[in-house]
Formats: sequence, C-alpha cells, structure tokens
Amino acid sequence: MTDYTPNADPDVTVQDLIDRLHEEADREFSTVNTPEVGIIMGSDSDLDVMSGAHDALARLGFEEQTDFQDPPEARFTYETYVVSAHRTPELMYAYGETAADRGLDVVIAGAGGKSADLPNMTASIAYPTPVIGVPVQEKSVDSVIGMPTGAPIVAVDAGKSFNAALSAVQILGREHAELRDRLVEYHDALVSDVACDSRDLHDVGVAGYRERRGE
Ligand code: RP5
Repeated sequence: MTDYTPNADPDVTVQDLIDRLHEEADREFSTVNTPEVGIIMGSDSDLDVMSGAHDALARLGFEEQTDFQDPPEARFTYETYVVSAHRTPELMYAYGETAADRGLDVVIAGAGGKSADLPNMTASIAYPTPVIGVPVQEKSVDSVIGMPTGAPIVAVDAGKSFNAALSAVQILGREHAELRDRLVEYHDALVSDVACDSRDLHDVGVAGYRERRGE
C-alpha cells in the first residue's frame, strides 16, 4: 500500500468484494471456465515479488482471468487479488471459505513483514484446498511456515513465488496430463540451458563468456 491518503469516495468496498466472492461461489458453472489457481497477496506492495508466480504460470501456458464470467481462451487460468489478513480479515475469510466453491484447485498466498499471517490463515480457512505460502521477505519465513500440527501449509523460501507456481502446477498435474507434460518440457529446457551454459563457458572462456553476456 503505497498511497496512505484515505479514499473519501471509494467506488468499491471490501463488502462488495466479499459479496462478489460469495455470488461466484453460489453460481452454477463448469470448472473448465474458472481459474484453477488463485493468487492473493497482503498488499499491492507485494506485487513485484509475487509476479514470479505470474511469470511461471505464463511460461506454462496459463492466462490471467479477470472476469469470472468471461474466461480467456487458455484452458488453464489464474486470478489475483489483494487480501490483507490484518486490514481486511473478513475478506481473507471469504476468499478462503469460497475458494473450492469458486472452482479454485490451489491458492498461492504471499505476505511480508514479521506477521505474515495471510498464507497460514488462508490455509486453515480453505482447508482441504491446498495453499502454498510465499514469504515476501526473509523475516516472514517463520510466520508463514509456523503452523501447528494438523494445520498444514506448503511453503517456499522467501521470495520464491516462481517456485510456488511450479508447485501449484504440480498439484494440478495430478489431474491434468497436459500440465504434467508442460512441466516436463519446462524442466527439459532448464537442463539443456545448463548444458549450453557449461559448454559455452568452457569453450568460449570466462572473459569471452562475460563479454557475450554484455558484462
Ligand atoms: C504485509 O505487510 C504485506 O503482505 C506487505 O508485505 C507488508 C507491508 O504492506 P504495505 O504497508 O506495503 O501495504 O501485510
């Protein structure tokens, strides 16, 4: 949240968003047309870190769905909301509570600060829908992963939202062979990148390699 000036005449309220989520959850729909992955973050100041998840999903052929009733062409999609555990606990509750009924298969939740409670609270509320926590900062790690026995959360290291998205697609891949294939293809490309880097670094030499990288 970068602008601290209160909006005197907001054109949307938290209650509007809560109502929207419940309306969508109550609607009859095919899960083919709803986002598989929900990405939430505690503040729009988390967006740069959380964009790694968007990048990974785009790399795997997902498109962003911005209108619940009007899906993009891609078969697999994601959505993104700002949901603050401390400023808007009711919205966090509504998001977690409606996740499965809105067709989400997995949620990626990121938060920063020392009290990074959005991922762990959402995991408890959305259970048994899996939640993958992203500590936005190093100091948020303990808060995100520190769940009591019986209250699970899957989490990645600080800032690793890209990996959170890969983990989300691994979960989806259990049901969708197409996604398993895309994950394997992605991994194969990584492996051959290392092979190329290794050969080039050796064969071109350190100085030439650096020069080629524009350093
Ligand atoms: C957390 O507090 C958010 O997830 C964010 O990382 C941090 C700071 O939020 P802003 O003050 O930038 O909104 O809840």
